[in-house]
Amino acid sequence: EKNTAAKLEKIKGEILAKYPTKVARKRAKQILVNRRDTNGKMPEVGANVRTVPGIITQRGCSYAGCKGVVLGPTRDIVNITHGPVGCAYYSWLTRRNQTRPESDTDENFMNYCFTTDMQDEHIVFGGEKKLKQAIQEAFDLFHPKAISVFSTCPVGLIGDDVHAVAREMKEKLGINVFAFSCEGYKGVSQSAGHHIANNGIFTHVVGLNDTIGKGKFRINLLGEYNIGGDSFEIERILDACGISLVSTYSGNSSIDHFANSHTADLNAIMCHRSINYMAEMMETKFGIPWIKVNFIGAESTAKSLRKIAQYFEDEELKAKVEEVIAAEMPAVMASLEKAKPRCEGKRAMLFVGGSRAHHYQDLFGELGMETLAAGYEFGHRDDYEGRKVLPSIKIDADSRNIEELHITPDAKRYAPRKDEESLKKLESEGLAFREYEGLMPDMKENTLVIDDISQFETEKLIEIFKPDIFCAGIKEKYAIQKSGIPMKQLHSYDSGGPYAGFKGAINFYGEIERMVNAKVWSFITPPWAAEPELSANYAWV
Ligand code: CFN
Ligand code: HCA
Repeated sequence: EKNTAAKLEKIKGEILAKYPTKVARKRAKQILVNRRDTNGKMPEVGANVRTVPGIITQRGCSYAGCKGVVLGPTRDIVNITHGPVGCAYYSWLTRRNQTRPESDTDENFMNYCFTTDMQDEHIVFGGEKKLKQAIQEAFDLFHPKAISVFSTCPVGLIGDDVHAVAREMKEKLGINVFAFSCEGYKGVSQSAGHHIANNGIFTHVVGLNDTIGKGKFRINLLGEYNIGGDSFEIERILDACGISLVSTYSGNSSIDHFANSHTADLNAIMCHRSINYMAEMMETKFGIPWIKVNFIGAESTAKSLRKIAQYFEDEELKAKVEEVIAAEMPAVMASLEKAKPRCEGKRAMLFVGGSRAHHYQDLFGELGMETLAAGYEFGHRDDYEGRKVLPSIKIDADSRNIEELHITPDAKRYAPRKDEESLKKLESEGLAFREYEGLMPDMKENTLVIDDISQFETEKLIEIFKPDIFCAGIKEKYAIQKSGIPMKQLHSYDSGGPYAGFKGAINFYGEIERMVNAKVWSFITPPWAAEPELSANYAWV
């Protein structure tokens, strides 16, 4: 049965009816039927807003976004959590990002968990002394190139000056030491932590080194975190194309690569949500333009490679990229031929972070599967609705405008144009914007888009639609499985991956084909069906 707008609006009404009036009014802006109005306008989504206390959200905190997400996958920085041991412990290797040192002498600290383990005493008398000791101890034991400090909630509350401690220890030890004020309570989700991380690395690391990396086509890959080995597959493909990776942000990354990343010709952004700030700062300071790419899905991978080749305007590179795509596609198609007939027409729901709920729709699309409902935990309006950005303009060699544009003298060939006037002018000249897609315009009409979905809403969607697969994170996983629905984690990939690139697509097709055809879930009787007193406790039954 097809979902009509009227049917979906009715379901939305049913969900909202369970909430108190004020909460319902707020959630109404975050639960949308994806449909343009008669003027072709998309609905406006209420995103990046505070979760109503009492609602079970799946969001994380600012510290998670800074320490766990952006800095977590860097192998040779000693990351010290300044705070209670729990914050350190629960952000220790839970994200399944992998690492591959480049040589035997390369350090890898990712397997360790460093923390000041704050106690009552430090809350009362201050934790700066303990932090200094911890930095010293880490230095004495490991002699790292850099140490960074991440503040958890109590640090902000008691007012420890982590930046002053970092400066003092940097001076004393002669290595790079820098701190992040990423207290968990800042902002409304982990998204605030991404921003803090971007600012910190840009300020303390980018541009400090320009000695490594050669190659004709030099790019940074931003917003790719090597979950389940995704970066390894992307690195393999870029390498085959003759595209040199200066730095990733931050899957399988190292501090030297960050320090060198301003020498790249182009920033290719995968997860725009977590790292767009870095791209924009690099564009402004170093004149490095950025484009959006997506290596999730075989077709998307091919498209992204072509986009990169297009940027360099080099015939040889374009030919090489086509050669690589042609060499990779037969295996992809063979695997798709097997999986697609068993997946076609099945229905998925995707509720993940700030970019995957969008990117993974491409992979499901390749399998002929439809995404019935999707949303981010903490995406912003531009992630949902898409955004037009002005393209960088070429600066001619003897341009006198460089200073005016706030570009440093080592700026390469481009400068960003952001002001309204140039925007209008370019538009009137019919020059293309650097436009990027959003989750909503890319989804079919008459689907549901839900921001910061709650546990109650998740269970309700499952009850009403009985999707063939539900994709989310660990917090949702077991309730979904108990409801008899196959559940795939798109954060950690459970124990699977890589899913990026060509080989990743093949892995994903096989995994989803297996999952949506497994009968095992339909044999489950949820505990609340057998024990009515349990079901009485569930508001939705
Ligand atoms: S790896 Fe990324 S892709 S960085 Fe971000 S928005 Fe999280 S940790 Mo979980 S899986 Fe997720 Fe995205 Fe970007 Fe990961 S969809 S929620 S903060 N995310
Ligand atoms: C985070 C990390 C997380 C959590 C995943 C999950 C990740 O939000 O702090 O809920 O399963 O990808 O590891 O998003």
